[in-house]
Amino acid sequence: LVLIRLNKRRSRSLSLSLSLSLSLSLSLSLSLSLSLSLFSLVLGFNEGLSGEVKPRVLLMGLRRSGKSSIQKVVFHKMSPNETLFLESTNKICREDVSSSSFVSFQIWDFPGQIDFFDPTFDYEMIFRGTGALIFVIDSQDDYVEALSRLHLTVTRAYKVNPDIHFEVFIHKVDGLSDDHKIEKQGDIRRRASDDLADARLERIHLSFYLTSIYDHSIFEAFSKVVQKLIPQLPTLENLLNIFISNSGIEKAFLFDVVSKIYIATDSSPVDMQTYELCCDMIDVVIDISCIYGLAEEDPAVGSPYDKDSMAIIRLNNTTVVYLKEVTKFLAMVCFLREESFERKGLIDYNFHCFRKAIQEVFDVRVEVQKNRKLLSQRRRSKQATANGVAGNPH
Ligand SMILES: Nc1nc2c(ncn2[C@@H]2O[C@H](COP(=O)(O)OP(=O)(O)OP(=O)(O)O)[C@@H](O)[C@H]2O)c(=O)[nH]1
Ligand SMILES: [Mg+2]
Repeated sequence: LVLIRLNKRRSRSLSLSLSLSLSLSLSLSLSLSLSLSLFSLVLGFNEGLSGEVKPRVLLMGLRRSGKSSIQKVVFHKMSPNETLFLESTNKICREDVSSSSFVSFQIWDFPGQIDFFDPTFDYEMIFRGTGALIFVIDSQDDYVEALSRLHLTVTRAYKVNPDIHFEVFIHKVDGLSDDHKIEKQGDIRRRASDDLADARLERIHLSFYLTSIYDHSIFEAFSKVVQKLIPQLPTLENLLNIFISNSGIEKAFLFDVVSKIYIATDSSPVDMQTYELCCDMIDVVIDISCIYGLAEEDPAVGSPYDKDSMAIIRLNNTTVVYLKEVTKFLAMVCFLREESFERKGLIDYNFHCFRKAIQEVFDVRVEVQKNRKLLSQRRRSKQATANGVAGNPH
């Protein structure tokens, strides 16, 4: 009798936890679909306003400030030491970042000194299609000249296109102590805003970041710059918030695997160590997959990252780091307590809903782009017919 009772109790608790999981999952999928329908409206509005499908990111700053090094380290996996041998850039180098990753933009690396008064330099055309302007200042050098260049660049760009995001990278901070870093950032921020106030341009907003190619700070700063260019960001954050609160997860990042830029995270604050750990985990997964995961006969056929990619790492402080594939280019990396990981089934089900929602978000994007292409094609053919009629003597 006792045994039966015990069993009954157990089965009741089991069914309770099952129904709890089910209701949690249901509430998650419901909220996901709700935010999705909201999102499609926001997407249409944003994209329509900007009219720019692939934004441009400009890297500007004085000579030897580190612009090309940043581009090579973040997007070409160049090791920081190799940048010592980079040659000075003598013409604008454009690169399309969208080919191998989810984040889609063009990056333009400028030579150190651009002469805005040079008639061959059409800065109006350049600034008109720009989403973000990154101005790099070498913190190990005297920055008086860099600040006046920053002022000139920002005011020119703002006149042409007030929607540009102005991002100032206080770069090469690897040689500075923590106190020194904060002091430099405060000083540069103060002087730059004083210059803008003197020109009565306080409305121009500058964002400042302390960066170095010798640690993860450059990836983190670039992540924040890129996030501002993703119109879907609020939706992605919302979906992540719903996902973690229903799955007992403490922190979740959505990573672009190739560049290790995180395109979104939930609304809890990001600390540098957690971010570094995610980057290391992605490296481990890709490295192990490259060595052991590709087909033996022809390794060139497979990809080290595909829909089966996933990894679980248990840290010695009872934290679990869980990586799962979301799309061809995106991975989700989550941090959670060991106790919460016992409900892996629920987490996986919620993740399944999350992945579906992300897919739908990007389907909407593709649809909007397709419609826009069709519309402009139609407009062009209408114009051509109108011209043809005008040219007709009858
Ligand atoms: N210590 C340190 N050195 C860096 C960092 N980033 C770049 N450098 C070094 O700065 C030097 C100049 O780097 P570049 O990337 O060529 O600079 P640039 O701004 O492209 O220069 P131009 O093309 O001449 O305008 C190189 O020797 C890099 O190794 C950094 O974060 N820390
Ligand atoms: Mg360069």
